[in-house]
Amino acid sequence: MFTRTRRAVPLAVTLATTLAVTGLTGTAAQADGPEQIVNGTFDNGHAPWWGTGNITLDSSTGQLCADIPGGTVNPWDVIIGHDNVPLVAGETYQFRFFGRATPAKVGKALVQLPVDPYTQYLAVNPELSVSGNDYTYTFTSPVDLPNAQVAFQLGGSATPWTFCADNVSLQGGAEPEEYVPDTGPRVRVNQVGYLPKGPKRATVVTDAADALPWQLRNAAGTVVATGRTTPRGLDASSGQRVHTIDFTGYRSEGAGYTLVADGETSRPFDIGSAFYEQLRLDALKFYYTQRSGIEILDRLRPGYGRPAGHVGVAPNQGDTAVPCQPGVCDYTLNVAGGWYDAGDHGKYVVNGGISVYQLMSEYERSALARTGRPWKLGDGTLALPESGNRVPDILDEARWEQEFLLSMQVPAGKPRAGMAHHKIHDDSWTGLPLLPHLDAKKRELHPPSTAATLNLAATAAQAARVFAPYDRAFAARNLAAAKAAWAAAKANPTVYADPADGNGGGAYSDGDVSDEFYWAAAELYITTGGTEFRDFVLASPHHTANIWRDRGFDWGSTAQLGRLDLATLPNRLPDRERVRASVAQGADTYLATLRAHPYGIPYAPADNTYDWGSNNLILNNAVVMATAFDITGNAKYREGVLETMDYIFGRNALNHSYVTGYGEVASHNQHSRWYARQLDPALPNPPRGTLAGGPNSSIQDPLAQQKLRNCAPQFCYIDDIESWSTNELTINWNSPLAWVAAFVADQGAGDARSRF
Ligand code: 9MR
Repeated sequence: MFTRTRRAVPLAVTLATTLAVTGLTGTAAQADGPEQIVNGTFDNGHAPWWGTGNITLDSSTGQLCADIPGGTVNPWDVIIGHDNVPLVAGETYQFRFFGRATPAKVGKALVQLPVDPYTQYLAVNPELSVSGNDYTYTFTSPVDLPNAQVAFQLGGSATPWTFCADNVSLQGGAEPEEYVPDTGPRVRVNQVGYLPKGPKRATVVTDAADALPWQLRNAAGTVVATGRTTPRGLDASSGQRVHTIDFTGYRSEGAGYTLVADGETSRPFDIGSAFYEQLRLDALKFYYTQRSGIEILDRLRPGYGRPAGHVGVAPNQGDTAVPCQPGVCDYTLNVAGGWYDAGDHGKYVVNGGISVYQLMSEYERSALARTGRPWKLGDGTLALPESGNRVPDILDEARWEQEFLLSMQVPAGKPRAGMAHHKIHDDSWTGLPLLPHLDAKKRELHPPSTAATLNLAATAAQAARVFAPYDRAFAARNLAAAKAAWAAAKANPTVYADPADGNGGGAYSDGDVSDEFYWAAAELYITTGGTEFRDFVLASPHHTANIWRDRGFDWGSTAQLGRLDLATLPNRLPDRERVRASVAQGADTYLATLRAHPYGIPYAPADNTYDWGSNNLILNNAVVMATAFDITGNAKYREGVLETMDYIFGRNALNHSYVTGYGEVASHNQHSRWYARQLDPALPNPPRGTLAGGPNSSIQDPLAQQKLRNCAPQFCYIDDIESWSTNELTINWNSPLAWVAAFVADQGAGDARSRF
C-alpha cells in the first residue's frame, strides 16, 4: 500500500511502505544489495544528474552544489534529479546521502515515479545544517519500475540559499541488468589485414596455462601454417588471460584467412596492403564532410551531401558576423568555414591547431621521408571541390581549416590584438540529431587565450612554408599572422581558457602553455631560422626534458610536435643530432611498452586507466615510432607501428575495429549530430575511415555509466551514438589515423626502403 500523490498536491507523507527514518545517523548503517545510483560521489563531474533550468550544477569541489534562487513557490520549482533508477516490488532499499545548506534549510528528497502522477515511494524532509549531515532512510518498493527518479526538491524559499550533496546512494533490489558485449571468437586478429612482410601477431583469450597449437587457414579452409602460442599471463587492461600467436613467417597474399586455436576460429582477415592505400584516402576524405560553411556535394561524397552549415541561412544564425560572449569584445568576426570539431557544431582553435598541424605534417613527411610518396596525396586524390587546382589535395583540405584559424585572430586596434579567440560555438548544447544547417542557436566567440594564440602561431608558421610553392600570398599572410600571434602570446603569456566555460561546447582549457610556446617557437624557427625563435627553443625546458609521456601527445600536450619537427625538418639547430636521437629514445619507450603488453599495445598508463580518446593517444605513440623509423631506418620501429594498427583493427579485448568500414565488426554509431543513422534511418553513418575515440575509463556519459560500470579499461567502450565519452569522432583523432595510414601505405609490402 502506498499513497498516490500528485506532485502538485502538497504532501503529508503517509507512506505505507516500510519507511524507517534514521536521519542524522553519525555512523553509516550496514547497506546490502547493489548500488542503483550512478555517480553519487561526484568525484568526476555529475553526469547523469540534472537540474532545473534555474540552477547551475557545480561538482568542481567533489560535492554536487547549486545556488538555489529565492522567490520560488513550490518545492518542485527547483529540482536536482537522477533518472532511470530501477525498483523491484517487495525489495527493501536504503537511501543515503550527505547534505548541507547555507543558510540552514529544510530540504525534500524523493524517490518517485518520474511522470504524472509522480507517485512517491520515499519522501523525506531532512533538516539541512551549514556543516552538513549524513542521512539514512529505508523503504520497501511497492512497484516494479525500471525508471524511478531520485529527486531533491529545493524550491519554495523566499530567499536564496546554497545546497550541496555528496555520497548519494540507493542500495538494494536486484542487480542492474548486466550489459555483456558480444566479443565473438576468442582468437583476436587485425580484422582488416597484415602486410605480407610485416609482423603478424594475434591474441587468444584463454585460461590455458600452457602453449596451445594454432593453425592458419586460407579462404578455402586449407591449413597453410601451424605453430604454438606463447602464454602471456594476465593482462591488466582487460582482466583477461591471453596467449600470443606469431605467424610472421607466413607471407602469401590473400583474402579470407582465419586463425584457429583453443577450439575457436578468428574473424577473417587479409594478407596484403591495398587496404592501407584505401585508408590513406578515407581517413583524409573524412575532413570534407566535417567542413562548415560550404555545401557538401553529394556527387563528391555519395550519401553525404548536405547544405552549407552556419552561413547565415535561417534557421542558422551563421558564422559570418559572430559576436563575443556578453562583455568579452565589442566587434564581430567572420569566422565562417573551418571544420566542425567532432559530433558537435563547435569550432575550437586549440583542437583545430593540432589537427591541421598533423595534416600538414603528413604532407611534409611524404615529401621528406625516404619512404614518402607525396604524389599519393597530390592534386585529385581526395575528390574535393578544389581537386584540379594544381595544389596537393591534402593541402587544399588543410587550408580550409587554416583559413578559419586565421579568421579567429583578434584584429589590429582591438584589445589583445594578435591573440586568437579560443573558440566559437552555440550558447547552449543542442540535441541529436541536428544537421549543421538546421542549428538555430546563437553562436558566440569566446575570449582569446594564450593556448589558442600559440596554436595559431605554430600552424601559421608551418602553413607559411608548406604553401610557399603554391600560393606566395597565402604563405606571406600566414607568416605575418604567426609573428603577430607570437608577439601577442609573449605579451599575454598566461591567459587561460576558463575550464568552466563548457556550455554548448567543449572547454579545451589548459593551465600550462609552456609546451605550446615550445611548439610555436619550433615552427617559427624551422620556417624563418630567426635567432629569437632558436634561442627560445634552446632555452625551453621542453627541449631537453623526456617529453615522451606514456599517455602520448594530444591537443593539451604539444611539446612533442615541436620536437618531432625539429628532428625531421631541415634546420640549423646546434644540437639537432641529440634532438633526432631523442625521438628514437621516445620510440624505444613505446616499443618497450608494446612488447611487454600481453595485447601488444604501445599504451599502458601507469594507473591502468584509459583516457578520453585513447585511440588517438595510441596512434600518436605510433607517430613517434614511425618518425623514429624515418630517422633511423631501423625496422623495429616500423613493426611497432604495424602492431599498433592490429590493436586499432580488432586485436583487442572487444574484438572490435575502431575504424568505420574496416574489419568485420567496426564502429559505425559514433556520436555525431549529422551521421546519426542510429537515431534517424534517413541519415548516414559516419563515412568509411572514421576513427572512434575508443575505451575511456572515466565513462563520463550516462549511457556508458549504465552499461559499462566497473569496466576494465579495454571494455570501457560501446558503439552507441549516445556514448559521447567513448564513441565520438573528432578532427584531432582522425589526423593521427591519417598520418599513420599514409606511413604504413608507404611501406608497401612492409619492407620499403625508399620511394624509388
Ligand atoms: O578530446 C577532448 C578530451 O581530451 C577531453 O578530456 C574532453 C573533456 O574536456 O573533451 C574532449 O573534447 C570534446 C570537446 O570538448 C567537444 N567536442 C567533442 C570533443 C571530443 O569528445
